[in-house]
Amino acid sequence: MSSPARRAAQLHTLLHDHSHRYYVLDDPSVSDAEYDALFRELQDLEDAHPELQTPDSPTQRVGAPPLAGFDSVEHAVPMLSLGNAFNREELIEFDRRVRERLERDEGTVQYVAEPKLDGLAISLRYEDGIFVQGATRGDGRSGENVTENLRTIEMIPLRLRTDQPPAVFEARGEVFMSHSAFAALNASMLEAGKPAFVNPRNAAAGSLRQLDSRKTAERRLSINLYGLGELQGIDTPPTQMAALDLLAELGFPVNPEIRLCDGIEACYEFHESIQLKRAELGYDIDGVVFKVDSLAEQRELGFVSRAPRWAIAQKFPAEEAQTVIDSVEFQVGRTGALTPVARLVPVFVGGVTVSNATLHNMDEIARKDIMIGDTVIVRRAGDVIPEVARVVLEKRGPNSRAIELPSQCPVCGSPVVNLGTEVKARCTGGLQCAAQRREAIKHFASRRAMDIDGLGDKLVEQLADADLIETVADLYTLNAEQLQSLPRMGEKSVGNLIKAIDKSRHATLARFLFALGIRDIGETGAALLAKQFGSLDALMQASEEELTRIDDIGPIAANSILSFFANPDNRAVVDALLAAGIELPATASAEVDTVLSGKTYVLTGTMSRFSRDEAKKRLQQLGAKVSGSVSSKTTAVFAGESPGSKVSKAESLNVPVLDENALQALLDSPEADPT
Ligand code: 9MJ
Repeated sequence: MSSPARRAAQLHTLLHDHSHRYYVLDDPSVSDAEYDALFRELQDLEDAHPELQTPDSPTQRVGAPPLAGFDSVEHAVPMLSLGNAFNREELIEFDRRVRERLERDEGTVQYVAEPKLDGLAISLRYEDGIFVQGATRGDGRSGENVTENLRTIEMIPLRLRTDQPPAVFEARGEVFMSHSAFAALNASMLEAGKPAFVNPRNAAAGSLRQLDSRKTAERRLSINLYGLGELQGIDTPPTQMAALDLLAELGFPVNPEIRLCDGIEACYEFHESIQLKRAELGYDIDGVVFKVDSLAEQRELGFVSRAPRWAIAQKFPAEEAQTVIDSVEFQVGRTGALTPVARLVPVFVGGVTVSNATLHNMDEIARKDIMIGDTVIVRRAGDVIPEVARVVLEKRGPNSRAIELPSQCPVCGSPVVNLGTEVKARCTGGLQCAAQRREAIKHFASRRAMDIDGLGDKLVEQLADADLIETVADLYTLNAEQLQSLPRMGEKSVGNLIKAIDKSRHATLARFLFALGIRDIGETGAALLAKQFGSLDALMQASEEELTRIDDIGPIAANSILSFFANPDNRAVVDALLAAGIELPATASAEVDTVLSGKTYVLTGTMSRFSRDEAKKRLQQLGAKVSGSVSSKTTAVFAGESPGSKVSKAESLNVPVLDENALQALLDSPEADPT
């Protein structure tokens, strides 16, 4: 190695070590001046020899030129969300469910208790030890590529602290802003005549989503890591505690408050004690996350939807404040449901000013005996919409008056019905109601539905206010001129939006069905319907009996589907969408339940995306047999991590052994059967 290259390598190591000691261990061994001198030496060396300036150089934290937008990044292993427990009973219930599945006695499950940082979940990817990509959680399956911004965070190692880096290492954690960084940032915002951030979480989110990473570099963001994603060339640790140790060993900051707890009682005690310490931590936490320590047990427990059965977040009790209800309005949702909302004399609760609070429904109003003019306690828990918790009856005056459910929709005037079977009253206007139409469009464009980038709730409101769209079908006839007439829509954003709308013409049938907003049909239901019926036509012709034959589609959902397509307004919108060029690639043949009939698979090892039970169930739903042992009749073996002897048996019988990706591919498109 030439001497400048050798010196640069030495300086990399020295500077990485010093910043690890300073930012991660909080234990610096050199003065700031000494650090600066080494840093400048490296900068000069890189100026003279630009080829020495590698992406993992300590000089690369200053930010890169602005981006036009963030790319989307698919997570190799999905990023999870967490279920919540709001009190001791719900925590005990969580433990009971865990023990029941693991067949364990009370007090015998070990949990890791982690303070729940109130920030943004991110994933950091290292290839051969070098930080190559960082992404936000997004919807869990894909997020935004914020690599350049994350690179500016000094607490993130640009290379792993090991001589033998694994081929792939993904660390997951939370980016947040400390109270001191938040105060400094807001002081400088105000000085510059700009609005201050409402809370550290918003400030962290705003900083991480800067297109100009040089701005991110000016914000003092922090990060703690608490999980692993894709790993290659390194064994998965046996426990969550071991995973945290591994993260720390590789140079990542891990929260120092984390503890191992024997049984759920100890967890509850941890929750109580950290709550007392909360104000002194120097950063916001909104609860505690409890995770089953053993990763083998985690895999056994598996997932429901996107949330793991092996973890729960116990939120801190909500914060409360007293104010007065000025008036009550009824908001009309996408399916016509009327939600009473109290307009309040503004009050500061849990770090933000609240002027609206939900009253949920008429039953809740009656149960809590709420009247207009009442003095009430408003409660706000985390990101949840504030609610009116109770009335301060002693303060009720003669002017308080009852809240009445309108008999006509406040938006479209259609009759309001209150079916005995439902808690919420509904506007019967359907797509005749402007509010329902607007909500339907917002839902249609949203990320999990047609995913029209750039078409957020605000823009939908603007488009509707300007009479440019009435129904979702109108989105596909919008032109550049119309869009440019809207405030803050430049040529570039208009171009991007038109492209995004155009792209959505090729959405999958599952997304399209979800996007239609059929009552009682969520994402999972839509995916099942798409798989089962294969085409929109087939679904529209399905009978109640054919619908209810699908697992998870009960008579209520079946009825919602039938009445959705029986409604002429809905039919007109669907026809207009198809006429506008929406193409729905057939998901699978209508005979999906037999596409894999005659095939026999064996599952072995641990999969990261599904439990063995889930994989088995889904293969069986497609008509395949799933066997516990390999024979010459086996079609293929799907092997996850640490597979057993089944792999060698398969190899000796010349039965193909495939990995989890192949299994995913098969489940996604069984008709293209790669086995
Ligand atoms: C936070 N927010 O501090 C998780 N989290 O684990 C911790 N979040 C999490 N763990 C699985 N400590 C999904 C989310």
